[in-house]
Amino acid sequence: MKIGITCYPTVGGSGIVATELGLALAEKGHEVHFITSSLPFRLDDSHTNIYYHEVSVSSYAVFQYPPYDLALASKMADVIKEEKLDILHVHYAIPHAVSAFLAKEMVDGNVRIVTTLHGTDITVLGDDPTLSNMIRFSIEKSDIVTAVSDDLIRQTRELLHVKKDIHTVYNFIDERIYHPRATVNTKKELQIKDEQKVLIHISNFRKVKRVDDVVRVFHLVQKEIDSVLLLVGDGPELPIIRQLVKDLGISDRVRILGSQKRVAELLSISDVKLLLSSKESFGLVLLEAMACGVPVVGTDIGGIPEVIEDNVSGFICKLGDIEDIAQKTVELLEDERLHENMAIAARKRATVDFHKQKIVHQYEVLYERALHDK
Ligand code: U5P
Repeated sequence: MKIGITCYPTVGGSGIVATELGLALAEKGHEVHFITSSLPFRLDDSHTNIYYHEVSVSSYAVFQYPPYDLALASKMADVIKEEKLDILHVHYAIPHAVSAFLAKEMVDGNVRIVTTLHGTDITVLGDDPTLSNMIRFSIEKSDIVTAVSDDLIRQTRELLHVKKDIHTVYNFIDERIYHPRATVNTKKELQIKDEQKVLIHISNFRKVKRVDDVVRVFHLVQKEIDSVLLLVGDGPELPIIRQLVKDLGISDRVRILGSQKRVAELLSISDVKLLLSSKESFGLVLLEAMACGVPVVGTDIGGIPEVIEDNVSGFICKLGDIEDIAQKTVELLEDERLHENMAIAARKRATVDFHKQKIVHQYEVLYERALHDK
Protein backbone atom coordinates (compact mmCIF):
# COMPACT_ATOMS: atom_id res chain seq x y z
CA MET A 1 0.00 0.00 0.00
CA LYS A 2 0.99 3.64 -0.38
CA ILE A 3 0.47 5.25 3.01
CA GLY A 4 0.76 8.89 4.06
CA ILE A 5 1.41 9.64 7.74
CA THR A 6 0.92 12.97 9.50
CA CYS A 7 1.78 13.49 13.15
CA TYR A 8 3.25 16.10 15.46
CA PRO A 9 6.83 15.00 14.80
CA THR A 10 8.30 16.13 18.08
CA VAL A 11 5.47 15.75 20.59
CA GLY A 12 5.66 12.93 23.15
CA GLY A 13 4.30 9.45 22.69
CA SER A 14 2.09 10.12 19.63
CA GLY A 15 4.95 11.35 17.43
CA ILE A 16 7.15 8.44 18.47
CA VAL A 17 4.45 5.82 17.85
CA ALA A 18 3.49 7.33 14.46
CA THR A 19 7.15 7.35 13.38
CA GLU A 20 7.76 3.78 14.57
CA LEU A 21 4.58 2.70 12.76
CA GLY A 22 5.81 4.29 9.53
CA LEU A 23 9.21 2.61 9.86
CA ALA A 24 7.61 -0.77 10.58
CA LEU A 25 5.22 -0.47 7.61
CA ALA A 26 8.13 0.45 5.34
CA GLU A 27 10.08 -2.58 6.58
CA LYS A 28 7.09 -4.71 5.59
CA GLY A 29 7.29 -3.35 2.04
CA HIS A 30 4.67 -0.59 2.09
CA GLU A 31 5.58 2.81 0.64
CA VAL A 32 5.37 5.37 3.45
CA HIS A 33 5.15 9.14 2.97
CA PHE A 34 5.57 11.32 6.06
CA ILE A 35 3.83 14.68 5.63
CA THR A 36 4.98 16.77 8.62
CA SER A 37 6.31 20.18 9.59
CA SER A 38 9.77 18.81 10.40
CA LEU A 39 11.63 15.55 10.12
CA PRO A 40 10.21 13.23 12.79
CA PHE A 41 12.51 12.34 15.64
CA ARG A 42 14.16 8.92 14.85
CA LEU A 43 13.76 9.37 11.11
CA ASP A 44 17.12 11.01 10.59
CA ASP A 45 18.77 8.03 8.88
CA SER A 46 17.85 7.10 5.36
CA HIS A 47 15.36 4.24 5.14
CA THR A 48 14.06 2.19 2.24
CA ASN A 49 10.42 2.88 1.28
CA ILE A 50 10.27 6.07 3.38
CA TYR A 51 9.69 9.51 1.88
CA TYR A 52 9.45 12.83 3.65
CA HIS A 53 7.35 15.80 2.52
CA GLU A 54 7.92 18.94 4.54
CA VAL A 55 5.02 21.29 5.24
CA SER A 56 6.22 24.88 5.18
CA VAL A 57 4.01 27.74 6.22
CA SER A 58 4.38 31.14 4.59
CA SER A 59 4.19 34.07 6.95
CA TYR A 60 2.64 36.91 4.94
CA ALA A 61 1.93 40.12 6.83
CA VAL A 62 -1.75 39.69 5.97
CA PHE A 63 -1.95 36.64 8.23
CA GLN A 64 -2.20 37.37 11.92
CA TYR A 65 -1.53 33.64 12.48
CA PRO A 66 0.43 31.47 10.02
CA PRO A 67 -2.13 29.09 8.41
CA TYR A 68 -0.46 25.75 9.23
CA ASP A 69 -3.65 23.70 8.84
CA LEU A 70 -4.21 25.01 5.31
CA ALA A 71 -0.57 24.57 4.31
CA LEU A 72 -0.80 20.99 5.60
CA ALA A 73 -4.03 20.33 3.67
CA SER A 74 -2.46 21.73 0.52
CA LYS A 75 0.66 19.55 0.93
CA MET A 76 -1.50 16.50 1.69
CA ALA A 77 -3.51 17.13 -1.50
CA ASP A 78 -0.28 17.34 -3.55
CA VAL A 79 1.08 14.12 -2.08
CA ILE A 80 -2.23 12.22 -2.45
CA LYS A 81 -2.30 13.18 -6.13
CA GLU A 82 1.38 12.84 -7.04
CA GLU A 83 2.09 9.66 -5.09
CA LYS A 84 -1.37 8.11 -5.54
CA LEU A 85 -1.80 7.42 -1.84
CA ASP A 86 -4.20 4.66 -0.81
CA ILE A 87 -4.31 5.66 2.85
CA LEU A 88 -3.69 8.89 4.74
CA HIS A 89 -3.17 8.03 8.42
CA VAL A 90 -3.32 11.09 10.65
CA HIS A 91 -2.41 11.14 14.32
CA TYR A 92 -4.55 13.63 16.28
CA ALA A 93 -7.95 14.77 15.07
CA ILE A 94 -7.14 18.48 15.43
CA PRO A 95 -5.93 19.80 13.11
CA HIS A 96 -4.69 16.77 11.16
CA ALA A 97 -7.98 14.99 10.42
CA VAL A 98 -9.56 18.30 9.41
CA SER A 99 -6.68 19.04 7.02
CA ALA A 100 -6.96 15.48 5.64
CA PHE A 101 -10.69 15.95 4.98
CA LEU A 102 -10.00 19.19 3.15
CA ALA A 103 -7.19 17.59 1.12
CA LYS A 104 -9.42 14.71 0.08
CA GLU A 105 -12.12 17.14 -1.06
CA MET A 106 -9.52 19.14 -2.99
CA VAL A 107 -8.32 16.22 -5.08
CA ASP A 108 -11.64 14.45 -5.22
CA GLY A 109 -9.56 11.35 -4.57
CA ASN A 110 -10.14 7.79 -3.48
CA VAL A 111 -7.70 8.06 -0.60
CA ARG A 112 -9.04 6.68 2.68
CA ILE A 113 -8.52 8.68 5.87
CA VAL A 114 -7.53 6.84 9.04
CA THR A 115 -7.47 8.95 12.21
CA THR A 116 -5.82 7.88 15.45
CA LEU A 117 -6.89 9.63 18.66
CA HIS A 118 -4.02 9.87 21.12
CA GLY A 119 -5.63 11.66 24.03
CA THR A 120 -5.09 15.38 24.30
CA ASP A 121 -7.33 16.00 21.28
CA ILE A 122 -10.20 14.50 23.26
CA THR A 123 -9.43 14.90 26.95
CA VAL A 124 -8.31 18.54 26.73
CA LEU A 125 -9.60 19.98 23.44
CA GLY A 126 -12.85 17.96 23.51
CA ASP A 127 -13.95 20.02 26.48
CA ASP A 128 -13.45 23.29 24.62
CA PRO A 129 -16.78 24.38 23.09
CA THR A 130 -14.98 26.29 20.32
CA LEU A 131 -13.34 23.08 19.11
CA SER A 132 -15.60 20.19 20.08
CA ASN A 133 -17.90 20.43 17.01
CA MET A 134 -14.86 20.49 14.76
CA ILE A 135 -13.33 17.45 16.48
CA ARG A 136 -16.63 15.53 16.19
CA PHE A 137 -16.86 16.48 12.50
CA SER A 138 -13.30 15.32 11.76
CA ILE A 139 -13.93 12.00 13.50
CA GLU A 140 -17.24 11.39 11.72
CA LYS A 141 -15.67 12.23 8.35
CA SER A 142 -12.72 9.84 8.77
CA ASP A 143 -13.09 6.43 7.10
CA ILE A 144 -11.58 4.58 10.05
CA VAL A 145 -10.95 5.90 13.56
CA THR A 146 -8.72 4.31 16.17
CA ALA A 147 -7.88 5.26 19.76
CA VAL A 148 -4.98 4.15 21.91
CA SER A 149 -7.16 2.75 24.74
CA ASP A 150 -10.71 1.63 25.50
CA ASP A 151 -10.90 4.40 28.05
CA LEU A 152 -10.14 7.02 25.40
CA ILE A 153 -13.03 5.65 23.31
CA ARG A 154 -15.30 5.90 26.35
CA GLN A 155 -14.25 9.51 26.92
CA THR A 156 -14.67 10.38 23.24
CA ARG A 157 -18.24 9.09 23.32
CA GLU A 158 -18.97 10.82 26.63
CA LEU A 159 -17.50 14.22 25.74
CA LEU A 160 -18.30 14.45 22.04
CA HIS A 161 -21.30 12.11 21.62
CA VAL A 162 -19.58 10.54 18.62
CA LYS A 163 -21.53 7.63 17.09
CA LYS A 164 -18.88 6.35 14.70
CA ASP A 165 -17.15 3.01 15.33
CA ILE A 166 -13.80 3.54 17.02
CA HIS A 167 -11.28 0.71 17.23
CA THR A 168 -8.79 0.34 20.06
CA VAL A 169 -5.26 -0.13 18.75
CA TYR A 170 -2.78 0.06 21.59
CA ASN A 171 0.62 1.70 21.38
CA PHE A 172 3.79 -0.31 20.95
CA ILE A 173 7.51 0.15 21.38
CA ASP A 174 10.60 -0.89 19.49
CA GLU A 175 12.04 -3.85 21.39
CA ARG A 176 15.37 -3.28 19.69
CA ILE A 177 15.63 -0.12 21.81
CA TYR A 178 13.66 -1.09 24.94
CA HIS A 179 15.08 -4.21 26.59
CA PRO A 180 17.06 -4.75 29.80
CA ARG A 181 20.56 -3.48 29.05
CA ALA A 182 23.86 -4.30 30.68
CA THR A 183 24.80 -1.05 32.39
CA VAL A 184 28.22 -1.09 33.96
CA ASN A 185 28.86 2.54 34.82
CA THR A 186 25.47 4.27 34.78
CA LYS A 187 24.81 3.98 38.51
CA LYS A 188 28.32 5.13 39.33
CA GLU A 189 28.11 8.07 36.93
CA LEU A 190 24.89 9.18 38.65
CA GLN A 191 26.51 8.73 42.06
CA ILE A 192 24.19 5.93 43.07
CA LYS A 193 25.61 3.18 45.26
CA ASP A 194 25.22 -0.40 44.01
CA GLU A 195 23.02 -1.38 46.93
CA GLN A 196 20.69 1.63 46.57
CA LYS A 197 17.29 1.04 44.96
CA VAL A 198 16.32 3.27 42.05
CA LEU A 199 12.86 4.77 41.42
CA ILE A 200 12.24 6.53 38.12
CA HIS A 201 9.67 8.94 36.68
CA ILE A 202 9.70 10.04 33.03
CA SER A 203 7.32 12.66 31.64
CA ASN A 204 6.82 16.08 30.12
CA PHE A 205 6.40 17.61 33.60
CA ARG A 206 2.94 19.00 33.02
CA LYS A 207 0.44 19.40 35.83
CA VAL A 208 -1.55 16.29 34.82
CA LYS A 209 1.55 14.13 35.42
CA ARG A 210 1.37 14.96 39.16
CA VAL A 211 5.15 14.83 39.59
CA ASP A 212 4.65 16.38 43.05
CA ASP A 213 2.90 13.14 44.04
CA VAL A 214 5.91 11.19 42.75
CA VAL A 215 8.24 13.28 44.93
CA ARG A 216 5.98 12.96 47.99
CA VAL A 217 5.78 9.18 47.53
CA PHE A 218 9.56 9.01 47.25
CA HIS A 219 9.91 11.14 50.38
CA LEU A 220 8.08 8.39 52.30
CA VAL A 221 9.83 5.49 50.52
CA GLN A 222 13.37 6.77 51.21
CA LYS A 223 12.61 6.83 54.94
CA GLU A 224 12.19 3.02 54.79
CA ILE A 225 14.58 2.04 52.00
CA ASP A 226 17.97 3.32 50.95
CA SER A 227 17.00 4.66 47.53
CA VAL A 228 17.36 7.34 44.85
CA LEU A 229 14.74 8.97 42.58
CA LEU A 230 15.52 9.74 38.93
CA LEU A 231 13.39 12.49 37.38
CA VAL A 232 13.64 12.41 33.59
CA GLY A 233 12.13 14.98 31.21
CA ASP A 234 11.40 18.66 31.19
CA GLY A 235 8.31 20.88 31.32
CA PRO A 236 6.50 23.72 33.03
CA GLU A 237 6.27 22.08 36.48
CA LEU A 238 10.00 21.42 36.81
CA PRO A 239 10.84 24.60 38.82
CA ILE A 240 8.04 23.77 41.31
CA ILE A 241 9.31 20.21 41.61
CA ARG A 242 12.88 21.41 42.19
CA GLN A 243 11.62 23.59 45.04
CA LEU A 244 9.56 20.76 46.54
CA VAL A 245 12.60 18.47 46.53
CA LYS A 246 14.53 21.16 48.42
CA ASP A 247 11.69 21.82 50.87
CA LEU A 248 11.40 18.12 51.70
CA GLY A 249 15.17 17.97 52.31
CA ILE A 250 15.81 15.16 49.82
CA SER A 251 18.03 16.95 47.27
CA ASP A 252 20.89 14.49 47.87
CA ARG A 253 18.63 11.59 46.89
CA VAL A 254 16.88 13.02 43.83
CA ARG A 255 18.66 13.28 40.46
CA ILE A 256 16.91 15.82 38.23
CA LEU A 257 18.23 14.80 34.82
CA GLY A 258 16.16 16.95 32.39
CA SER A 259 15.39 15.68 28.88
CA GLN A 260 17.28 12.49 28.12
CA LYS A 261 17.72 10.38 25.01
CA ARG A 262 19.07 7.37 26.90
CA VAL A 263 15.72 6.37 28.45
CA ALA A 264 16.29 2.60 27.98
CA GLU A 265 19.66 2.82 29.77
CA LEU A 266 18.15 4.73 32.71
CA LEU A 267 15.27 2.26 32.93
CA SER A 268 17.75 -0.60 32.99
CA ILE A 269 19.20 0.62 36.31
CA SER A 270 15.73 1.25 37.79
CA ASP A 271 13.82 -0.99 40.19
CA VAL A 272 10.40 0.64 39.91
CA LYS A 273 8.73 3.18 37.65
CA LEU A 274 6.08 5.59 38.94
CA LEU A 275 3.39 7.19 36.76
CA LEU A 276 0.83 8.91 38.98
CA SER A 277 -0.99 11.04 36.38
CA SER A 278 -4.51 12.45 36.69
CA LYS A 279 -5.00 12.11 32.91
CA GLU A 280 -3.29 9.51 30.74
CA SER A 281 -4.78 7.96 27.62
CA PHE A 282 -2.10 5.26 27.37
CA GLY A 283 1.30 6.15 28.89
CA LEU A 284 3.99 4.98 26.49
CA VAL A 285 6.57 5.30 29.24
CA LEU A 286 4.84 2.44 31.10
CA LEU A 287 5.36 0.13 28.17
CA GLU A 288 8.97 1.23 27.80
CA ALA A 289 9.62 0.48 31.48
CA MET A 290 7.89 -2.90 31.32
CA ALA A 291 9.87 -3.90 28.21
CA CYS A 292 13.04 -3.13 30.19
CA GLY A 293 11.81 -5.46 32.96
CA VAL A 294 10.83 -2.67 35.36
CA PRO A 295 7.60 -3.14 37.37
CA VAL A 296 5.34 -0.08 37.33
CA VAL A 297 3.15 1.64 39.88
CA GLY A 298 0.40 3.73 38.28
CA THR A 299 -2.87 5.46 39.05
CA ASP A 300 -6.35 4.12 38.30
CA ILE A 301 -6.78 6.69 35.55
CA GLY A 302 -7.49 6.59 31.79
CA GLY A 303 -5.67 3.84 29.92
CA ILE A 304 -3.16 3.05 32.71
CA PRO A 305 -5.13 0.01 34.04
CA GLU A 306 -5.26 -1.36 30.47
CA VAL A 307 -1.45 -1.43 30.37
CA ILE A 308 -0.52 -2.51 33.92
CA GLU A 309 -2.20 -5.65 35.29
CA ASP A 310 -2.73 -4.86 38.96
CA ASN A 311 -0.70 -7.16 41.26
CA VAL A 312 0.89 -8.90 38.26
CA SER A 313 3.11 -6.50 36.30
CA GLY A 314 2.84 -3.75 38.89
CA PHE A 315 0.33 -1.99 41.11
CA ILE A 316 -2.66 0.22 40.30
CA CYS A 317 -3.36 2.75 43.07
CA LYS A 318 -5.95 5.41 43.74
CA LEU A 319 -5.04 8.84 42.34
CA GLY A 320 -3.38 10.98 45.01
CA ASP A 321 -3.28 8.27 47.70
CA ILE A 322 0.36 8.99 48.57
CA GLU A 323 0.52 6.69 51.61
CA ASP A 324 -0.89 3.66 49.79
CA ILE A 325 1.33 4.24 46.75
CA ALA A 326 4.41 4.56 49.02
CA GLN A 327 3.47 1.43 50.96
CA LYS A 328 3.04 -0.65 47.77
CA THR A 329 6.32 0.69 46.39
CA VAL A 330 8.13 -0.25 49.60
CA GLU A 331 6.56 -3.72 49.48
CA LEU A 332 7.78 -4.17 45.92
CA LEU A 333 11.30 -3.01 46.75
CA GLU A 334 11.60 -5.08 49.94
CA ASP A 335 10.24 -8.37 48.65
CA GLU A 336 12.83 -9.70 46.18
CA ARG A 337 10.69 -12.56 45.01
CA LEU A 338 7.66 -10.32 44.36
CA HIS A 339 9.92 -7.91 42.49
CA GLU A 340 11.39 -10.63 40.30
CA ASN A 341 7.98 -12.07 39.46
CA MET A 342 6.59 -8.65 38.58
CA ALA A 343 9.65 -7.78 36.49
CA ILE A 344 9.23 -11.00 34.48
CA ALA A 345 5.47 -10.43 34.10
CA ALA A 346 6.01 -6.80 33.06
CA ARG A 347 8.51 -7.74 30.37
CA LYS A 348 6.30 -10.53 29.11
CA ARG A 349 3.25 -8.27 28.94
CA ALA A 350 5.13 -5.56 27.02
CA THR A 351 6.77 -7.92 24.56
CA VAL A 352 3.87 -10.34 23.97
CA ASP A 353 0.58 -8.44 24.41
CA PHE A 354 1.94 -5.19 22.95
CA HIS A 355 4.29 -6.77 20.42
CA LYS A 356 5.13 -4.37 17.63
CA GLN A 357 4.29 -6.78 14.79
CA LYS A 358 0.94 -7.58 16.37
CA ILE A 359 -0.06 -3.91 16.63
CA VAL A 360 1.28 -3.01 13.17
CA HIS A 361 -0.75 -5.88 11.74
CA GLN A 362 -3.90 -4.49 13.41
CA TYR A 363 -3.36 -1.21 11.56
CA GLU A 364 -2.79 -3.06 8.27
CA VAL A 365 -6.09 -4.93 8.72
CA LEU A 366 -7.90 -1.63 9.29
CA TYR A 367 -6.25 -0.09 6.20
CA GLU A 368 -7.42 -3.10 4.15
CA ARG A 369 -10.91 -2.67 5.56
CA ALA A 370 -10.95 1.03 4.66
CA LEU A 371 -9.92 0.21 1.09
CA HIS A 372 -12.38 -2.64 0.83
CA ASP A 373 -15.30 -0.49 2.03
CA LYS A 374 -14.64 2.09 -0.71
N1 U5P B 1 10.90 10.89 26.57
C1 U5P B 1 12.24 10.91 26.24
N2 U5P B 1 13.09 11.69 27.00
C2 U5P B 1 12.65 12.44 28.04
C3 U5P B 1 11.27 12.41 28.37
C4 U5P B 1 10.43 11.61 27.61
O1 U5P B 1 12.70 10.24 25.31
O2 U5P B 1 13.47 13.12 28.66
C5 U5P B 1 9.99 10.02 25.77
C6 U5P B 1 9.51 8.82 26.58
O3 U5P B 1 10.51 7.83 26.61
C7 U5P B 1 8.25 8.43 25.78
C8 U5P B 1 7.69 9.78 25.34
O4 U5P B 1 8.61 7.67 24.64
O5 U5P B 1 8.79 10.71 25.41
C9 U5P B 1 6.56 10.25 26.25
O6 U5P B 1 5.44 9.47 25.97
P1 U5P B 1 4.09 9.58 26.85
O7 U5P B 1 4.33 8.79 28.10
O8 U5P B 1 3.87 11.04 27.09
O9 U5P B 1 3.03 8.94 25.98
